[in-house]
Amino acid sequence: VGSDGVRITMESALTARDRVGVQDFVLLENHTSEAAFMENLRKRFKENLIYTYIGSVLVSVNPYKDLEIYTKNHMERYRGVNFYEVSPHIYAVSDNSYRSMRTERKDQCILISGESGAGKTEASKKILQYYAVTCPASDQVETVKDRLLQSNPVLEAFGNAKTLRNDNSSRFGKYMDIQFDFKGAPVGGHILNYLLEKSRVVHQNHGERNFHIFYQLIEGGEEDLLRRLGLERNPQQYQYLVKVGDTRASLYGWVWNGTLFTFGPESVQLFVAQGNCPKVSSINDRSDWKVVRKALSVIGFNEDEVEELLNIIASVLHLGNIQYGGEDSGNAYITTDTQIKYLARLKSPLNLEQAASARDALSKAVYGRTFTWLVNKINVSLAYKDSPLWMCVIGLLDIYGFEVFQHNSFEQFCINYCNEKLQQLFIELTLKSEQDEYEAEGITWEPVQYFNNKIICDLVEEKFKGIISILDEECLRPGDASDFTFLEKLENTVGGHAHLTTHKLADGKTRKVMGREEFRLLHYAGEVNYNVNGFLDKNNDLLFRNLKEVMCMSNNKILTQCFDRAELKDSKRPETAATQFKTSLAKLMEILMSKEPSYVRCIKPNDAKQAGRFDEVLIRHQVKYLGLMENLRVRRAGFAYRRHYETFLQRYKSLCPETWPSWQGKLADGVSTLVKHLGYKPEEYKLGRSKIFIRFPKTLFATEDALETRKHSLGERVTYHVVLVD
Ligand code: AD9
Ligand code: MG
Repeated sequence: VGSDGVRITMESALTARDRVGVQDFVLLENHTSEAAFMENLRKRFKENLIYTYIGSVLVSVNPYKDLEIYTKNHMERYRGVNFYEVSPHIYAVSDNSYRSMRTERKDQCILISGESGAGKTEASKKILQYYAVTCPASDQVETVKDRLLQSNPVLEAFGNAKTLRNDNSSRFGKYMDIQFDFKGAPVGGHILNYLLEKSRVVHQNHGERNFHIFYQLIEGGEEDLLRRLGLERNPQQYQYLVKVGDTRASLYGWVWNGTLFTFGPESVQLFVAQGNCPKVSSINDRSDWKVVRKALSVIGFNEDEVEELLNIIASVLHLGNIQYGGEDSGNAYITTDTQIKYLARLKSPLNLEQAASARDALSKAVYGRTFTWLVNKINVSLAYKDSPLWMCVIGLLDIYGFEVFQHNSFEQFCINYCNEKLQQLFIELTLKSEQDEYEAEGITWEPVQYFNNKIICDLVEEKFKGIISILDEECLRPGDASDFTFLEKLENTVGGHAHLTTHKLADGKTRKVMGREEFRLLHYAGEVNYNVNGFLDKNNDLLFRNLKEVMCMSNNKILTQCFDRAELKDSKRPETAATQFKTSLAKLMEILMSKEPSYVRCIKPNDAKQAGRFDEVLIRHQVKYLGLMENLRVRRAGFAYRRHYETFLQRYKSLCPETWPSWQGKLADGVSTLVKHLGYKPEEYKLGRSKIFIRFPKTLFATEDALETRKHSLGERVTYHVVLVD
């Protein structure tokens, strides 16, 4: 009997398998063949079956279309049902984590990874929706559920943007704890946010956009609101959104034929379009605006707070429109007549370039801090009010995916480093620890080779000789430190590393294909050339003291919370952006390691964001770097379940007269007696030093069924399992 209750014959099951492939790669006959893996993925994708397992890891291929597989009926189908009894789904993973949390009383986390546009954010939303719909409810719980759900559109409005890779690309990392009480009802939540790409506020690559909120406000904001904010309903009016303006590139120069041409900002005014992309076909800013406004009130913002928040957003746009002219003395003055009077206080003698970057630094700081304020505000609204008697959490990790553009900067460096860390965690917890355990338990085992990306993580984060350390050193060094001395130092310190290249070759010649201001990292997911322009500034992330003072004087209540006077008194140099990020990622890894992980590995089917297109080359590349083949090999050769002898015996001892009601001898002997009585075949299990290892899920299911039958006297509930192959 199939999972949907339909009776199927062996013949029809096999025909179905030909058409739709197998739902768990472990069941593939030729499990070491990448071609067979790809074929199975392709077959299923063509049939709109986007989910497939590798054991308990869920592989998901972005369909780029609405498949109608996320209805309430679907949720019901997965609720409380064993992983292998139903077809693979994100709801099965959600339910499995939930049940493990409840039965084992252990914190869980669901780690979603994959490159930009692969479907991580969508997956995390589906999981949250699943809990909101299927978990027990009460009046208070309903409010929390609403708030948990509504935090998404708000954070996406302020933290997501259209990039060339994804129309709704997360530009910040997010880890969300959903807290459950002893009845299994969601009672609270907490969000940790990671490094927002705030440079986007002042500059976007061609074809990309600023954060959604700017367009939503301009497109959707009511007439009188826009009037109060002094905004026009036309994104073209704002330098930070679409208008032609000077870009970073013009300030530093460019590479042509391997040679770096640099220009002083005063001598050349190179005008290049900013993002220039106000309208996106997949996005409706006007209706999104309504969603965000409603979400803000569900979360608990009152009208005044909303207005103050939007005032900040509008101020950033006004700030961006400030233009400078040059005096004979070389100092800049403001040429635009702007509403933002406080900017007139910017009296330091700065040249054009400095003035523009001071303006941009202020915009970035204001936006970045407002975003953090927003997350805190949401956290207050999600906080569990009672002191918990017992509480467990399920953590959801949704970060920005690995990304490569033609021009990659400090932001891509941080994003890709973050992805390295997550991949490292996956390796540690699935490939390495699994094999380590077999070894520790004395299980005979043919080791599976895999690429361990720890070497790249070390290259980035090691003390003293890691890239971040070298960058920090240049940031702190007085004198002639620049992006280029940083690059030089990289060459001298880690130039010979297997995963880093610069244009210099060992024999002193130069590598033509690379720019002189680039370094290349060979990431687990592929090669990326990083342009060092702006690395020092972005890492320093400094803001003129007098601008901070002005912000502290603001009568906008949000801004005064974002800019604290105490900060002005603190003479200590703040930690650099990269070091802060590194520290916060290390903490995140600790949090994740303390929980029971489940994995969702997202795959992007094509670069055109199109439905129905299965790009073999692109997908094979992802299958490779995600380590899915190795994952499968470890899983296939390995054992689906393992239990400590004591736990196993405790649970199933009633099924054998010799172990019931208690076993007096050695635990291992008790387990051995029990499984022999149950009819386990030798190839189905192995006995380690402290645990029993069971190869196939069906073996354990059968034992569970036997237990069920015994518990509920004959015939009350009998479940049949069909595993198509094996
Ligand atoms: V990034 O690293 O934040 O740039 P994500 O988060 O991996 O990236 P996202 O979830 O935003 O990608 O998915 C990109 C787009 O693919 C979405 O906006 C949807 O249009 C589309 N998508 C993703 N998953 C699904 C799905 N399960 N069903 C339908 C989907 N469409
Ligand atoms: Mg995302």
